[in-house]
Amino acid sequence: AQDCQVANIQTMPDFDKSRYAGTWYAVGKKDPEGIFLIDNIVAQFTIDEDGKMTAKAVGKVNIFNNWELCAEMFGTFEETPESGKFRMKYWGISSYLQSGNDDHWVIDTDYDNYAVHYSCRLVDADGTCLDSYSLIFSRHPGGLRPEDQPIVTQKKMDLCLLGKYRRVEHTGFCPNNGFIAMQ
Ligand code: AZE
Repeated sequence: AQDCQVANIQTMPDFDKSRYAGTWYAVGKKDPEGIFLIDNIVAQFTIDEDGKMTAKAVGKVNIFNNWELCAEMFGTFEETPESGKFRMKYWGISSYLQSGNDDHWVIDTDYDNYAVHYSCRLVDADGTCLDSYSLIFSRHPGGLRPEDQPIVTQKKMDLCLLGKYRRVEHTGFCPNNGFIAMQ
């Protein structure tokens, strides 16, 4: 799928949301246009009683002219005919944080170590993506295992985003406080 057509992007076959549940540390990211989570991004996915996936996420953001704070976000996921493709409704616990409706595609995961996420916010007239973001998740805050790196690199290529990612630092800026404990 290297024609960069959003419609041809392959997602995880037979995606299993129960195995996906739990904590994921973002270790790499490609930013969308505008304001986004900067670093210390941790997401916690949960499957509720009726089988629906929800998530909490934290991450450092810069708002109000360089005020750094830890955004605490919630997301609910609507399933689609393709198991790896979701629609995510999201909002912040504080009103000055961002809210919206994004695609949330799981491109690939082994459930135990790595996951590649992708979201295209705006498809161009030629079918390529004009505004996307993508997160590389690891179960390990320190980064990806060496054996997972070539797989993830291949997926970055498939997404036409190779070279557009930055490392996501985990410095403890966003305490795992309430949110990991709550689950
Ligand atoms: C994601 C993991 C699953 C839950 C959520 C996620 C996305 C969160 C944002 C947050 C943006 C916040 C901003 C605040 C000022 C994909 C990380 C909710 C897009 C910009």
